Amino acid sequence: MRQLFKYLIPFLMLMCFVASQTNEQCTITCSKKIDKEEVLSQITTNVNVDQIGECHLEMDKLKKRVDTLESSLVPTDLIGWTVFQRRKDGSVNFYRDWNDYLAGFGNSAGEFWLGLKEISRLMKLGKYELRIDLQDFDGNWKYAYYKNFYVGEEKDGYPLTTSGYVGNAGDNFQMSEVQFSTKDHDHDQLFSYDCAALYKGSWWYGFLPPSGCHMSNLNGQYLRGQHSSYADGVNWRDFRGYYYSLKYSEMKMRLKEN
Ligand SMILES: [Ca+2]
Repeated sequence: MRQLFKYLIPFLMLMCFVASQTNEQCTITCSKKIDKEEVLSQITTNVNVDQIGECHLEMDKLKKRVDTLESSLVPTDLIGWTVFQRRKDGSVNFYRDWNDYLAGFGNSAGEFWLGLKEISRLMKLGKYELRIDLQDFDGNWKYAYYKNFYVGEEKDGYPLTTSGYVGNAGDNFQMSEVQFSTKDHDHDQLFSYDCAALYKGSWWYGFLPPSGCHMSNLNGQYLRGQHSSYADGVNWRDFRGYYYSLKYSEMKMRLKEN
């Protein structure tokens, strides 16, 4: 929440600056669903442009901060989202076997994996959307949203299907019926080797031509930023690449209204 207010003020000031071109006063509006009460309280506040006095702030600088605001709105406190994966400090070992990934592990207040059994069970309640939030060690946030998110049943290897990407992290999680693999259950689509063992993670490893296994590896090793080994960290290809292990990762799902 502190992060929110750090960027909320310049964002609101930008809104005022735009409005001040035609009006002496502006009414702050914010469509972001961050925290219902706080957003509403801002909406009812009229701000006199003269009192702001800082609307001459360099627009480029302001826009950058607004971009940061946009991408830092991690809706973990929004109603209806079920977080099923989180990395934040490396305190939990994620290089585990099939049974652990079925049952889940860790602490839901910190690092954890909800478990494939539970994810698959939730799928029976309706259709889901997915949001992934990522942060590097420089404080940059990115997100990837998928309009459609589906994980099948155990007998089929918990196949993942996603579609409808929107975001600024890069579309590195779009898959079609790709099974889940762990170091002791090789369900990937490469016959010559075991992706889970090679990249030290447990993930929906597919076939990425010519010989790769993944474009993201969020259950990989927590290597804290740059690493010399290839693609075995908490990687997201289009954010920081295969040689950079991210600081924060959170995956969450929500029932769609239709
Ligand atoms: Ca294989």
